[in-house]
Amino acid sequence: MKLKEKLAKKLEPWREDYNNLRKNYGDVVADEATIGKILGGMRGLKSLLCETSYLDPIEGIRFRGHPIPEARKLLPKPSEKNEPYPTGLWFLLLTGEVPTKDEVLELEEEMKKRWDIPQYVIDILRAAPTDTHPMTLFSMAILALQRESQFFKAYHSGVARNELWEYALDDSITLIAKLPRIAAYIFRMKYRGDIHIEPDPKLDWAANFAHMLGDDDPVFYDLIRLYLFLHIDHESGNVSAHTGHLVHSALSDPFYAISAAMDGLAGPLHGLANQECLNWILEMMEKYGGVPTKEQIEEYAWDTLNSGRVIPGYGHAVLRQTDPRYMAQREFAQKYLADDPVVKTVMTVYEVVPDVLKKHGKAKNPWPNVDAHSGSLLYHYGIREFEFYTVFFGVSRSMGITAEMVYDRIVNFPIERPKSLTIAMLKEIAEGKK
Ligand code: HAX
Repeated sequence: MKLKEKLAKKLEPWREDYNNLRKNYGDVVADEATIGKILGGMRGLKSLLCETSYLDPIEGIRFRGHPIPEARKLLPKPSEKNEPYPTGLWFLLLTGEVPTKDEVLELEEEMKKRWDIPQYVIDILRAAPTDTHPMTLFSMAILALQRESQFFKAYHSGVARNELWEYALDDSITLIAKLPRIAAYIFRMKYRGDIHIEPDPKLDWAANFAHMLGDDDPVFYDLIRLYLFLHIDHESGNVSAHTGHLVHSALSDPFYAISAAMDGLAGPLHGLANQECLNWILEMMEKYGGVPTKEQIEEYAWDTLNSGRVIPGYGHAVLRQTDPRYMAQREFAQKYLADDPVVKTVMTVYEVVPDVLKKHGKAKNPWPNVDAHSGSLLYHYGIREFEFYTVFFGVSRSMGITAEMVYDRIVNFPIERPKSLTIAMLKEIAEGKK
């Protein structure tokens, strides 16, 4: 497979860079762990490595150096008018090189050979109580698949650590191949009368996901391609990526690590934000009986702020501009869904809320983030089970996290083990500085 051949050529230069920095510049200070950072969730502390992506405060996420508009242009697509294959972006994250269409299709063919879900996984999903959250089911299914791990078997049969990356890659391909089928199975078991749709080998990986969810509108195929593209990676400090990296650093295999990462993604402060954004929009529309005017949006935004709540979908811990992931979805919506009332409301909110937040004067970034738009697009296509939205996010984010894991094994990244201090020790340090 071209993907593996390309990676094999990267091993030596990547290892050389990593080892050179570690050995010869290990004492150079990159940042300071102040008491504020230790007690503040390490916000902004430069303490992690991430080769797959970098979040620029102005330009937004760069995938292996490529900002979103550039990556959307460069990566192979089913046809010029379509969105790129998310698996092509995964190839880029893994190797640092923009793949050709043939290389992406070869990877997708390999994934088709691995997309079946073993019966024991289906049995586990079906055994759970019917009100089990879809993210719990998703994480359970991934964990159950751990018995398929080649990485686990390789480690325990004594494969040299320099070769473990091949098994991390193999597990990652197997896992990513299966995730849309697991997600679609959960979706249709819970919300579509337990009637399931088989994958279509003629479709690409992302379009197949859309197909198995139950909608064969080619624009919906593109929406799913776009969604899975935009949520793939956001550096390594966010909860899901960091969890995946941490768990894998103990040489737990990619199934263990991704299951754990999904548990972090399920948190309301991480992957659930998009459903809150959509709720805010729908409640506003209900209050005003349809698409609100700009004046009504302004009034509603101030009511939200004055009651001590935040405006969901606006602001960001790192970004200081409109999130390019928001812009990509806005562009998509303008092209295909401009008449949808919920989408129209989301677009008008963009013309009003940044000024309100600027006047309010608290948020460092008054511009929208990715979550402000994504729910409205899924809602248009009849996916109105909000609790399922995080599963889409999870399918996508698993690609970014596994790409980082393969890198970790190439350079033999060590087990993560920061040192902790007590409050009494921090007090002593603080007093010593007075
Ligand atoms: N509405 C109102 N107030 C806001 C705000 C918003 N959208 N965004 C930030 N603020 C407030 C903060 O609450 C904070 O107030 P206090 O000083 O009273 O605590 C102040 O502005 C400074 O915050 P900040 O430094 O600008 O933002 P943070 O880095 O602390 O937080 C958040 C970033 C994304 C959590 C924040 O902007 C927020 O709560 N936004 C709304 C929820 C949201 O959209 N979440 C999704 C984020 C996207 C993501 O990463 N998803 O995975």
